[in-house]
Amino acid sequence: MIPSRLCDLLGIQYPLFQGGMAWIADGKLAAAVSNGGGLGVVAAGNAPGEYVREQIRIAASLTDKPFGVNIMLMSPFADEVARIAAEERVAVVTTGAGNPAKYMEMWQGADIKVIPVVASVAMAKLMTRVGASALIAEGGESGGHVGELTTMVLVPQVCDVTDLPVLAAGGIADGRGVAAAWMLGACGVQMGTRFLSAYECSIHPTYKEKILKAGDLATIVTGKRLGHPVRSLRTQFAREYIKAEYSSMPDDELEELGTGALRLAVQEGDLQKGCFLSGQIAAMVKREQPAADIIREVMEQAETILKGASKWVK
Ligand code: TUI
Repeated sequence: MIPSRLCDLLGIQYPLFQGGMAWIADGKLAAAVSNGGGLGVVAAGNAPGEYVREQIRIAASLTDKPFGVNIMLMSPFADEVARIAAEERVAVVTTGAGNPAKYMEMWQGADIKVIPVVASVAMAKLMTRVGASALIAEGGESGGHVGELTTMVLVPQVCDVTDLPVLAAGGIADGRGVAAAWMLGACGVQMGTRFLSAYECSIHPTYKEKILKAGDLATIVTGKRLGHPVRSLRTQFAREYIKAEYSSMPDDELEELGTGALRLAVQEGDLQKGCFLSGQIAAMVKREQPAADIIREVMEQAETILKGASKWVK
C-alpha cells in the first residue's frame, strides 16, 4: 500500500485519478475507475449541462464510491455545467483549460472538493489561495489541451509553492511513472491515455487500435497559433491542420477546421477529419484491460519500485 493524504481526503483506495477526457470519460468509465479504487471522473468537455447531469447519474447508479466531474473552462456551457455539478453534489470537481476562481464559492457551498489542473506556478499559487483542496500539475506530455512545461519541471515547482496535495499528470502510464511522481513531491497521479484501453472506455474501435499501435513519436501538438495547443495522434487530420496553421489561412477558418473533430474521432473513428487526442505515452499502452486491472497493476508496480528504492543509495 502507498499511503497518501489524497486517499484520506477523498475516501478512495488508490491516489489515482482518471483524466477528464472530453467526449470519452462518460459515466460508465468513471464508475469503473471508482469501483477499481481510483477516482473516476465524468468529463463535461464541450457538452451541454443536461448531458453532464445524465452521465453523473449514470455514474452514481453504477458505483457507491466517490467520483468527480471535470469542467473544461473554455466550454460555452461551463457556467451551466458548473451549476449542475453543484446541484448534483458530486464529491470532486476537477477543472481544465482555465481559471475556475469564479465558481469556487458555489462549489465549496455544495461541499465539493475542487481540484484544478494547473499548468504554471502562478496558477498553483492562485488556486491555493482561493481554496482548492488539491492541485493537479499537468505537464505537456499529456493529451489534449497542453501547457508549456513538462511534468518533470512543473511538478516540483508546484510542490514548492503549495501545502496542498499535488497530483502529477502528463506522461504517466505505469508504476515507474507513479514512483517518479512521488520523487518529484506528488502524492497522487492522474492518467488519461492509459484508460483509453480500458474495456469500459467506449471509444470507437479505430481509436483504440490507433492507441494500441502507436509508437514513441505518434503524437503532435497543433493549435499553437490560436492560443490553445492540443496534443493528438499524428493522423491525416493533424498533418493537414499543421499545414493550415503555417499557411495564410485566416484564424476563423482555422478554428472552423477543428470544430467537431473530437467527436468525429471518438464516435466515428474518422481518420480523415477526426482529432484523436492522446498523450505521449500512447506507445506504452499495450492491451485492453478492465479499468480496475489497470489501476491495480500500475499501483502494485509503483509499490515494488518504491520499496526497492533504497538500493540505489549506500
Ligand atoms: O484541459 C485539459 N485538457 C483538455 S481540454 C480539451 S477540450 C478542448 N477542445 C478544443 C480546444 C481546446 C480544448 C482537451 N483536453 N487539460 C488541463 C489543462 N489545463 N492543461 C492546461 C491547463 C490550463 C491552462 C491554462 C489550466 C489553467 C490555465 O490557466 C490559464 C489562465 O486563465 O491563466
